[in-house]
Amino acid sequence: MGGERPGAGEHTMYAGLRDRGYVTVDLLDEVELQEVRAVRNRLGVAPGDPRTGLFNDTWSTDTGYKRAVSEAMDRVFAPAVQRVLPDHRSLGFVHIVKWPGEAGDVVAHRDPTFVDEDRFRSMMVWCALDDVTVETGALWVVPGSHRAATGVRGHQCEENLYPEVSADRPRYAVPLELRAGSAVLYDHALVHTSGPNRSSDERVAIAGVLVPDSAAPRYAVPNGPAELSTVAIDEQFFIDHRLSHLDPDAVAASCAPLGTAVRRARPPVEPLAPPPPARRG
Ligand SMILES: O=C(O)CCC(=O)C(=O)O
Repeated sequence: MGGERPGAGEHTMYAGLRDRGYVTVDLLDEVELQEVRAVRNRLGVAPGDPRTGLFNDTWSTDTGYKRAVSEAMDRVFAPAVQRVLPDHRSLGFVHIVKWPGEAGDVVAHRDPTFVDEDRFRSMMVWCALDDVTVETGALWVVPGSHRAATGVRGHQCEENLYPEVSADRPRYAVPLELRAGSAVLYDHALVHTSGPNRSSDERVAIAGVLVPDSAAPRYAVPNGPAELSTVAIDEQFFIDHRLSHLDPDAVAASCAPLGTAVRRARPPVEPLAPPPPARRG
């Protein structure tokens, strides 16, 4: 991670990202939190959201809605992210809503690659708009799991999934309960998951892909069982394309090709080390 010489707090943050693959940060002050909540109140539920399970604005049927969210968040959310991570830019911000009920369970996975991970790291910022607990669908992460990932990860590829982790979260992962306005920054190669929202209210987070200023963002679409096609992307990508129904032909028509990559078998994930025995006396 390049950029300015970091202060002491930034050292801790970058060390956490490098070693564990995630950090939690106090992101929004009270005024910013109210402004971000007001955007959702003004724009409402995303068109195409079935109001069950998990819904990410990039899956919306309405490009106007996606653009309005992203433009509003560029004003009220991006400055806070810039404060914490000054040498990165976002590829747009979205709501991720987990509706009450069991359908919101998210299988453990690594996200696709958004940069050349041999040279750069990209990360997700995921900010809670209300207090988030395990009961309401907090994120769980497998500390250090980003270090095992190699190569390019494609869009919705089976090798990104770790169903055994989400089947037994406490064995592999740690929950990240957050206060409203706090956020987790996590490396896109980190294995993460979230459980159902067992409250009666929707759980709303704001999330965005962050890439180093010096990196050229990219995305990889499967081209058969063994190969990925990699293309250049920018902020427009998540607005123009509906990520839940990605059309490879539309991607090929609108994004410059960068080449191909092999689909690699998923590296294993180990259970958490047992806690050291309590000392007597
Ligand atoms: O918001 C959540 O509960 C899960 C989000 C997630 O896993 C993702 O965006 O990759």
